[in-house]
Amino acid sequence: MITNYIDEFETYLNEVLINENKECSKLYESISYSLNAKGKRFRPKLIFASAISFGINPRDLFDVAVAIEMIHTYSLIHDDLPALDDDKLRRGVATNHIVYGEDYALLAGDNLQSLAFSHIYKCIEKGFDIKLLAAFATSCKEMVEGQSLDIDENYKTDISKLETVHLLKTGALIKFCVACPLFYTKDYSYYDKLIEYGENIGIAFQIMDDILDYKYSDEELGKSNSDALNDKATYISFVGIQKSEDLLAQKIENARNILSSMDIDTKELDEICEFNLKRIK
Ligand code: GRG
Repeated sequence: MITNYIDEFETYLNEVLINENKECSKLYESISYSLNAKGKRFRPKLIFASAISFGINPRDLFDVAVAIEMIHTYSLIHDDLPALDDDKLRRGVATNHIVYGEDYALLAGDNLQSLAFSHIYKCIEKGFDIKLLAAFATSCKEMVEGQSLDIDENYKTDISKLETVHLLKTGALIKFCVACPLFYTKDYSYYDKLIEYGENIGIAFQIMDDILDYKYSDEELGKSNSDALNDKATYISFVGIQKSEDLLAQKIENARNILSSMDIDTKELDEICEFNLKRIK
């Protein structure tokens, strides 16, 4: 069960900054503030679910999970800045720049990227395939590409373009999480299927994010939703709530069909599908 590993992972994550330069205490305080705030840890959970499906102990992937959570946290810190979404609430607390200022929020995000790559290096040192580094860098790059298309309002003219944005912005890290255990086993037989599953889960995650933003208040979700304020295109603004819910169900069905076609125990990955249909945060 992945839940058995999450508390242990939280402790591990809590300790990753303890040996960093004590002279830069404000920088590391601001990083720790966002990194250790109450996120869902959806991406680490995906990594652990995929690891279990391939008979790998999730602990062997803790450094990959730290790296991905660092990249994800940097993206949230930077996305909340006034130059982008200008949001004030994230993970149930004030956004990084509100507490530490825009200067430190920028630096916190920048440094989280470098720290993330040092955790990927640790994995390679422990024997992971070096291809892990290329796949990780690609997913970080694609996330930013997605963000650039997302702020280009002329790009999102129909739902297929919106899907392209989210396959990059939200889907890139999620795909990486599902596939990364293969860089440990170095057996890539199921790589394409995992990527396809990851694409469907990534889009489903984003559709659910839009549905939750539509249905619940900022206080209930613990984060600001500036999409309507910023006139951002979402699944709801394109096709309405009912069709968005249908599309979500379709993506989850696609993901489950991919799991059924694999000759491994995909129970944990199936629970990720269930989580995506039922989550309320
Ligand atoms: C590099 C500035 C920059 C941005 C990259 C990923 C991203 C683009 C921006 C973050 C904001 C955002 C709404 C992204 C879409 C993906 C998404 C739904 C993020 C929220 O992830 P959760 O719900 O957050 O897993 P927690 O706080 O639970 O970890």
